[in-house]
Amino acid sequence: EKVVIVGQGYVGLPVAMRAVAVGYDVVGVELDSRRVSGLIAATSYVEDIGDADLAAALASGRYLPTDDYRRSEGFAIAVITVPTPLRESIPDLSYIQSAAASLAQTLSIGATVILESTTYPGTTEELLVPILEQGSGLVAGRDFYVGYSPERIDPGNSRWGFVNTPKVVSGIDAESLSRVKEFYGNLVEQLVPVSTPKEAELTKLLENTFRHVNIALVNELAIFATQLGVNVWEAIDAAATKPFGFMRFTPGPGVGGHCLPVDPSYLSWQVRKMLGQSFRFVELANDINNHMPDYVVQRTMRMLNDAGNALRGSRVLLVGLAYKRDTGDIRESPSVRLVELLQEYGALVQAIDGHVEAHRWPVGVERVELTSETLGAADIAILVTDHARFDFELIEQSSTLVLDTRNRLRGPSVERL
Ligand code: SAJ
Repeated sequence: EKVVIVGQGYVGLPVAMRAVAVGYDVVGVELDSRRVSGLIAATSYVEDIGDADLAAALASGRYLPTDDYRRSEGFAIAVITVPTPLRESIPDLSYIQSAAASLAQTLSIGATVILESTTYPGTTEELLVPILEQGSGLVAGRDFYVGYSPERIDPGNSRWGFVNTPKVVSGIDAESLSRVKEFYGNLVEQLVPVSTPKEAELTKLLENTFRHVNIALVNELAIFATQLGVNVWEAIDAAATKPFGFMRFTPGPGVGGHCLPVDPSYLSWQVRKMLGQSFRFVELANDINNHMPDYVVQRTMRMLNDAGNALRGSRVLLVGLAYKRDTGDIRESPSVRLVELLQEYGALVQAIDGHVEAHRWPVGVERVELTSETLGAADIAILVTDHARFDFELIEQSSTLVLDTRNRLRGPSVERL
């Protein structure tokens, strides 16, 4: 059976690879031609998919990366895994709309279309279905089937991968659900059926909003604990020994990535737009998490001030720029806001991050290496991202002053959030 996966990013590529492995004929539609040539050359750009995995899929003759939707002709199953970003805090579903319109051209009777992209409840039935019906002249439920199944990919997680992470599944009707279950039942170990796509869409948003809100909680707690002279990090680790009913989250310089800063806002946008009310937990969490870079700068100013230096003219060294450890992703990273603020205050900003590619490097920031010279030459260092490759002892010993936003450092010149 032919399966089309629209979008070959960190969500779509693992689905494609797994579908090939279990015997499907897979067409991976990817509009970024650089990515397509990478796939054809078996050069992976997705953390959990190795070049060898790609080579094996290509060698099977059952994997075709392409930017041409016409290759999806006659698909039995199509899975849409395209981005759903925010544009000025408003959900941008244009990628879903264009993927659906393109698939409608090759949609045939008996086919199933599944949406995986994170979006607000109602998108599958109210946006995806009409586009598929109008573009094909077919009737959903009667001629073709539609479902929703959120992704739970956690890049770099060696314990929970695509196959062993339970998969929430749904369909617009009983027959659609059974076809969605049949497909994913061949790919993963455990399915979690829910009654309609709306519940499945909400499940994903709940998972990420829960995470976002709890990070905001420990961030706000960190601000007050420091003023109270209490070590919040110790309290968090001690609380984490409670074997039931507690989940460990840690403070940080802000919440980055393209999921957590985005997904909860799909919910708060929907509640405001469709109900005229405010989803206060989400809006409060956004306020607190977005405030963390400003708080880091305030703490930096105070530390420099205590050492007799103004922020203006001081050399500030950011150790790490990526939004989380061991990735090079700087999208929505708190460091972007940090750099803006520090430069606004007239600081001379340098940074170290071997994971971040040159073309993503922030403007006006001098790129330096992690050496005792660069650490000693800076008036203050800020540990922004705790990449495993960093020599934390060197940072402790060589820094004049250091603000540790990840609780990885010890020593007299160290302050932490
Ligand atoms: N962060 C904290 N404190 C924490 C956890 C995270 O400050 O306790 C920060 C991180 O530094 C980072 C941001 O939040 O800047 C997001 O971190 P993340 O670990 O949530 O990483 P993401 O956004 O790449 O992926 C999350 C993952 N959710 C998890 O349960 C780990 C991933 O599984 C989801 O699939 C993804 O969101 C998504 O698709 O929504």
